[in-house]
Amino acid sequence: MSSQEFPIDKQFVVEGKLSENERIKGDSNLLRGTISEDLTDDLTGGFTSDNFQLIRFHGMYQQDDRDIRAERAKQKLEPLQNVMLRARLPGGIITPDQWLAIDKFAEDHSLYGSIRLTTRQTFQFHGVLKPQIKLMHQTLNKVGIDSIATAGDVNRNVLCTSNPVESVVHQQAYQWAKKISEHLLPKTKAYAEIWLDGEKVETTEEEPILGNNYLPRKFKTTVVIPPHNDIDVHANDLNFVAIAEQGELVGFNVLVGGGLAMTHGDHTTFPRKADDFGYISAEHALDVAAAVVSVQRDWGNRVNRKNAKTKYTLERVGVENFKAEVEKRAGVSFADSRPYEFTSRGDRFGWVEGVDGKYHLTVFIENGRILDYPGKTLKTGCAEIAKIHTGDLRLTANQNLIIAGVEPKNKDAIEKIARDNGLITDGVSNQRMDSMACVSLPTCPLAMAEAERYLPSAVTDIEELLAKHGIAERSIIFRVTGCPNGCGRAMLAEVGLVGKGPGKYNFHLGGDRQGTRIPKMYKENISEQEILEDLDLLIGKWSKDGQENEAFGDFLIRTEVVAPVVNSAKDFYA
Ligand code: SRM
Ligand code: SF4
Repeated sequence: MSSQEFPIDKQFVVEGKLSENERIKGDSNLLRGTISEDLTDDLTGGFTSDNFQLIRFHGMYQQDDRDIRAERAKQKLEPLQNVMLRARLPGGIITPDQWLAIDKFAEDHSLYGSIRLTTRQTFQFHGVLKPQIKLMHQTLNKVGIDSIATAGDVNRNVLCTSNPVESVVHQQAYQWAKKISEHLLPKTKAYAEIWLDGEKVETTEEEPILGNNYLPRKFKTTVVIPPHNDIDVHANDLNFVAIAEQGELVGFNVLVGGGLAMTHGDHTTFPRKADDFGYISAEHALDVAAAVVSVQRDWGNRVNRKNAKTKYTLERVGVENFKAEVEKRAGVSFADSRPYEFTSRGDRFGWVEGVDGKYHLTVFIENGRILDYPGKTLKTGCAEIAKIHTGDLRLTANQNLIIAGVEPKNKDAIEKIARDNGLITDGVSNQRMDSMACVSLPTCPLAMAEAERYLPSAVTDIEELLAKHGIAERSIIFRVTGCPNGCGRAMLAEVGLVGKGPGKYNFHLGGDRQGTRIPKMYKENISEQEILEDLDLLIGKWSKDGQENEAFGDFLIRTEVVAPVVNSAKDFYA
């Protein structure tokens, strides 16, 4: 689906000086840059010039620990440069052997020793120093994992609802997630050459779908199985909503143009829900995926990266024009959408039995950070389970873990290991299970306020408020994100905090529990204490005046505490 095949309609292209990232991609020799040379430069722990950006396309970010930055500067040392790696794991499925390999690498070769489950169903290593980077890729490669295109201006890790119970539809949806991921991967051999010592190839490669300058911005895709919206479709550029008939997946409704990020003070940026383009039968999924990507490739804004994502392209060119071009390029017409409904988002903790008679155990991992804590040896527990488990492990988009496909004969042994290592959720409140935060400090260079490290105590405070008002068993979808990029998906929460500065957040209210409504800003730049005081008042009212089973976000909309965000381009800031 190259641009020669489909001449670019100039009226939909933003004219002007291209962003610096466009030059970097264009000059990169299909993502090679001079990364290999940098790897042998031991004068710095980091990557220089363009390579700083290019390693992202290989799934890594250069970082340093912000907690120790000032101390090192005092000692006239450069920041402790290291990389964070994000793996490619479509649908979040990993085998026990793969788990053991990543567990060992994190233990032996990363500064923090943790495995961090992300909001997009994969894992990250934080704190890998330059001399260990090749070893890291080669270790992963040996067990069949790579990190190609998990960052950068490409299609990222493809998500798929973590539904272990209805195994037939899940297997089919998962196979589509894998196929879409592979179909949209960069074709360049740069990853193999640089990290796996692959054979050097002549650079006659072409990127038929992504284009040799890749996409204008990051691009995110999901396959979701209603009624569960665990992967949060509205955070994504492209979503395939699985439609099943008699227990078989037959096609998809296609939703395009979701995204949650914004920039403080810049009202041309806003979170946006995806639009429903209509229904296609399953055999057209790859063509439609490639067509949506290629329209965004050709029409997306390459001048201003702040307005470059698909959501802004749709706003600028119009949904109908975008959709018509996708139909033309894919050679299909969207039919009317098939009916479906989202009713839930959270993970279902504890044991469930699948239709195939196997068992599945979902364990709660606060913040997705797998590490051994005093009295809660999560990392040891997961590794011990992986040693005897014969099914697979599934990473959820809520940063939790499912031990899936447990043979009945192994159930008791796995239960015992999980219990002995603090992986069983008895005693964890509904509120804690419905809360989530992004990584933020100390590793994220863009963090403005704490998120992961603030979440546990913030949840305790909310638990106390719920108990004070006599509704301890209820919960609020509560999400904290350390800056407006929104990695913790606070812009789809009932209560969303967006970092503004140390200890200060923008306070958003009024999302719903299904992830279909964006919460509106209630107060700007307020302290943790002020947020709790407001929540005390609002939870008090909810406990008294809320209708039967009325969710907190719905209550706030009904009682006009905040107005609903209907069309975010128009009313998010109104
Ligand atoms: Fe994110 C950048 C972490 C999900 C929107 N995100 C970052 C970086 C890499 C910071 C950077 O650019 O240097 C963060 C690294 C922190 C660290 O130390 O690990 C980071 N994002 C994460 C993760 C790990 C959060 C988590 O706690 O799990 C998630 C990894 C996902 C993955 O496995 O691929 C993560 N990021 C998200 C999501 C949620 C989602 O996709 O469901 C979003 C909002 C949805 C969206 O894209 O609209 C998100 N991250 C961003 C953005 C804003 C993009 C934009 O449209 O402007 C950035 C900054 C950027 O791209 O310039 C960003
Ligand atoms: Fe970092 Fe901001 Fe993303 Fe949090 S939301 S991980 S602070 S970029």
